[in-house]
Amino acid sequence: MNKNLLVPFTSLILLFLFTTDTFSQKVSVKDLTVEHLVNPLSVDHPKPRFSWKIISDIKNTKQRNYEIKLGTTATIGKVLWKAGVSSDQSVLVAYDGPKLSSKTKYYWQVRVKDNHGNTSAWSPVQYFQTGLKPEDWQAKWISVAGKDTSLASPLFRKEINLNKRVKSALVYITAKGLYEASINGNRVGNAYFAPGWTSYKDHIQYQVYDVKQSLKTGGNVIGVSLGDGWYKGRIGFNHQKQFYGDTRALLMQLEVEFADGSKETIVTDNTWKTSYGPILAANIYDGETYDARLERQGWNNTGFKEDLNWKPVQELAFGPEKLVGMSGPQVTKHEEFKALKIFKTPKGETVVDFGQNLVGWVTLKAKGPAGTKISISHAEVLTKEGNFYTTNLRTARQQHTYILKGGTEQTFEPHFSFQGFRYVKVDGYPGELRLEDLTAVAVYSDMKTTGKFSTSNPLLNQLQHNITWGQKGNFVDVPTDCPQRDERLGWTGDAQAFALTAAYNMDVSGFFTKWLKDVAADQLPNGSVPFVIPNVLTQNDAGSAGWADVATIVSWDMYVSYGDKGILETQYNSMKKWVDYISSVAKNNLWNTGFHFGDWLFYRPNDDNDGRAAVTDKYMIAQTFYAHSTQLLINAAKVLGKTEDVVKYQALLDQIKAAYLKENMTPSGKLVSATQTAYVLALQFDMLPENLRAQAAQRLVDNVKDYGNHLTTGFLGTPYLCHVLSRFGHEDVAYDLLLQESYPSWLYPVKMGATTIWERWDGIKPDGSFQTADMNSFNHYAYGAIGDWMYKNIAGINPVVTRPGYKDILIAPRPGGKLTSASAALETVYGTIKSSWTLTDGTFKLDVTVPANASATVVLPGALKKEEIGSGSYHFESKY
Ligand code: RAM
Repeated sequence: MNKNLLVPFTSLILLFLFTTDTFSQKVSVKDLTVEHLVNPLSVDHPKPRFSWKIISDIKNTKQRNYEIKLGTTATIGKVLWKAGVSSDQSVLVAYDGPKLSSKTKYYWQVRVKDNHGNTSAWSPVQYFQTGLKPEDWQAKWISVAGKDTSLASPLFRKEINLNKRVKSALVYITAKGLYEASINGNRVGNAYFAPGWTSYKDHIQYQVYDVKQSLKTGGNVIGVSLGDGWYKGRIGFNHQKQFYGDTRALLMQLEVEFADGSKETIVTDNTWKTSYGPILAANIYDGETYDARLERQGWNNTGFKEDLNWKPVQELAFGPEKLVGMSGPQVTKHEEFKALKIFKTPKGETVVDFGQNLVGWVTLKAKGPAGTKISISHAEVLTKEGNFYTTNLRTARQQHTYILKGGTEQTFEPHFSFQGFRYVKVDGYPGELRLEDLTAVAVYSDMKTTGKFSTSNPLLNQLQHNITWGQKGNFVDVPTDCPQRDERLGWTGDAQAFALTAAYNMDVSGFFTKWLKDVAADQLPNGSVPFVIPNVLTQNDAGSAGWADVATIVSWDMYVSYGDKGILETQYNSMKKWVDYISSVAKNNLWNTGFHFGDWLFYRPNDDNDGRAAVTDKYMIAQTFYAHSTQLLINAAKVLGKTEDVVKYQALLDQIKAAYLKENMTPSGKLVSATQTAYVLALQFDMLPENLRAQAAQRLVDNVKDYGNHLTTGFLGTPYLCHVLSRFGHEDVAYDLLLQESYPSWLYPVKMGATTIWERWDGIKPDGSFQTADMNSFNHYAYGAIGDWMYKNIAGINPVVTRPGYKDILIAPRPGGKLTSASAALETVYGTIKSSWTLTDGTFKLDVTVPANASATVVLPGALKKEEIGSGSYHFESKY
């Protein structure tokens, strides 16, 4: 055949195939996941759950039935389990076949039939791998011999010989401390801060990586370096070290299958060798010292002569902690920021501005004589004089030191430390520092961005930007309060305040599933929940209202946002233990004991002669959270069909509310603390009898007006403030607060140039001076909880609790605040929801998209009529 003809002919066939496959199908499936993750490699769940999204251009598409095929070969030749079910369930469908084996790769695919009679093609084959059973671990924990006293990072190496062609290779690896592993010089995976931070005394995660590409027939070298991390390094604000243990250790098992079907397992044991490398010290708060002169050239490759001088390792016994497969996303590198400006401060410091307060690190290029010491320090803000400001970092040094080895240019970045910063100060740089010598890299848990939100108001858009960056910077494996000072802890109050907003912006299902396990693990035997999770404070640091309630609140939030009933099943015991704990310390159904943070960081003017400080009685707050947690427990019990609990806790809830009223409300409906937070919590959690709610809402409005349309709420009142105003018909007041530009307000920091959410309403005061340095983080997401109201009310995208995960959606945008347009999209477990509107000349135009297999109710502003719609795109118009 003529060769020239062949090319067009083949592409024609390809085009034809492509066309039939992609375009003529009326329904198809995409985004297949197992346990919220794409092709996960360490699934511990005995009945993993499958999800998929349905794509169809036809309106009102619903799934009628699904078929799943599962087997152990990539072609699913032999089917181990097949399901064919008449159901519209496409999210978290549980495996229901024969018992799954451990460390086995299972392949699966799905196809669906819709309500229009169309059947999709089988999806591409996806897989998941089951985790290891305890007895599958042949590896031994290894550490340096003797006491692990050096601050330097130990290196571990093992040379292996593979004399056949490798067909597949998986490495199972974890550490006490942090690990960075390589095979033949290639980094294993792209995760940082692995194995992640968990309640290590209870469980340590291991990761699984496919390393086939890095292995070759013949000699291979595995090299691993360990850092202190959360396990051994400095953690908490009390200068505490070695909270979990004093010995860094490595556990690794490499399982290789050869082309001829034979297998080999290589494990950490006493045949490994160890030495120290260039990292002289590394800890999360203080930074890293790296002496390039101590680099062991070729240490993680074959032919490394120095191996002869390396020391033997010691094997350690297994501890009581469980080894669990990783269930959340890994921490990975994300956005890069170019240096915008290099300048000299009035003090003469050389400072670089990256334009965004972020979390991660700076990669630095440098060239100079051996022994040159460069240090790079990190700060979030400059003083009003324009100098580098680090006092708010408290004792966290946030500084790296790099010592050059001479020769060609080198690129440096830390390995076991991250920083919160917008500015860096560079000292000792040889020659002229140029913009291109520095790049900032954001590092955070690898969560998919799910939300987009914008309006006609640029300040609001910047607020949304700041909320998102507050989330990125503080979702580094654990939801932290702040990412820069000597704290960076999993503060429960902050997490519960922000969880719903977080679930709009990004897919946090895996992230919180992982962390909630720690909430349960670190819950005290008496049921109380620590202030921080993982708990690195004392056992007494627990049980604060609005903090400890994380156990019920975040579990419920994840159920509502992702439709994950399993999370309620897993967390139910923890939820119940928490409510029972409160009951055990309550007297006559009143929670009026113990320490509480209260409405943390509420408005409190300096010279408070008029009593303007918005102090809300702490036990009054506690009582409202007692009710809220009990209500959420009842909700969960209903979902799980635990009827006895429903009855029992409903009776308790009635008593809690009665006790609240008796203690806190005057007969005319005034609350004993007449603050915004007091009325907000009372209304949000339905503490008041129906007939007294409107007057309470009016008192709230009066209070807001009395402060000149300013909020006075702290961590506990803020998340619900605008929700309550909207719910009781005071949308205008909610908008007034949202758009307020002077302190205290959400937009005040925006006007002051913030690029993240601040810990305090006035971290930087109008005169440019700072709030008290002891507690003045410029990256603290808690007040970013307003994001939830922005998505729900401005854009109008709401979940419907009875059909969670946005199976049913309420689209109810409420314009206001002179906004002329708003637009949001949310990638849910069913697909993309869109809601965008414009308001011009009294005409409100709304465009809505509903994903397949979901439905929505649309309520136009001011309209009395509701429209029920199925999947597809719709346009609405009304006079407004
Ligand atoms: C601070 C934390 C956190 C808050 C607690 C009460 O130290 O930063 O935000 O939840 O205190």
